[in-house]
Amino acid sequence: MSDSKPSLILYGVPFSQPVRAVMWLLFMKRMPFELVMINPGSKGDNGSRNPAYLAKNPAGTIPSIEERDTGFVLGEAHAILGYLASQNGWTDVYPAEPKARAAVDWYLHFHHRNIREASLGLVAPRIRKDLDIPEVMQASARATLMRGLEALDTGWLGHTKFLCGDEPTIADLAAYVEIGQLQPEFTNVFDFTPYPQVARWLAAMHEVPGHDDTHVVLAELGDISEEAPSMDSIRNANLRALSVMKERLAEFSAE
Ligand SMILES: N[C@@H](CCC(=O)N[C@@H](CS)C(=O)NCC(=O)O)C(=O)O
Repeated sequence: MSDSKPSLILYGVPFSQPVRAVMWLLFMKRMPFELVMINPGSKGDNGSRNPAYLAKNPAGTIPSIEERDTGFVLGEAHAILGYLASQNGWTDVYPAEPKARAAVDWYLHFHHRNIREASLGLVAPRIRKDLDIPEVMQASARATLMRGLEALDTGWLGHTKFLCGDEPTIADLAAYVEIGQLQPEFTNVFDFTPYPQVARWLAAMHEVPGHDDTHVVLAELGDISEEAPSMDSIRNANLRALSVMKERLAEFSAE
């Protein structure tokens, strides 16, 4: 195994949904990367609102990536997923053909302010009590999420096994990190019974390579439906995910 660090740096924490989407693609493709822990929202050292990080990503959000070899820096999970796939020729998850690619982009754009509301409506209020998210905002986010799930159930997933065809693409990774986190084996904060096609798709996504390694953090944290997890248990879940990640990355680097 080489002692040199991988060229690709991923900034973020495994508990972040969009960070997990990027981690999943890298696990799936067995690409070595270094995760540099950046705490979302913090102004402290290693915080996403610290001037050092803001100089890389002015939005102050995770994930971002940086390439040691080229100095290239990129923010926004969906831009990162598209870039990594294009740069590495992973056309199975992000087709080169314009119409097939546009179909993937369609979902990636739809995701924001629709499916992404799962975190605001159901997860953040439980794990970030400090944010004191008003109930009216939570309820609006949940209503938007449910309309989005209805569109997936009757539209996208009513016709094909995965969102954009019979094989998973980066659209599925982006969608699953939001929707999948709500399942009984993870946070257990949502009932999928009204969405049978979404439930079928969630089961299929468990079989996509990299699923388990990406979701160590949620398996470790477990059910949060009754009781909010402590900051310590969130920190420990992130650390457990980090240690599994290090084992995996050592394997990839040795290949
Ligand atoms: N649209 C962004 C959203 C990223 C995002 O919301 N990240 C959260 C963590 S899950 C964050 O960095 N929050 C910190 C902050 O806004 O200060 C993306 O997809 O990359």
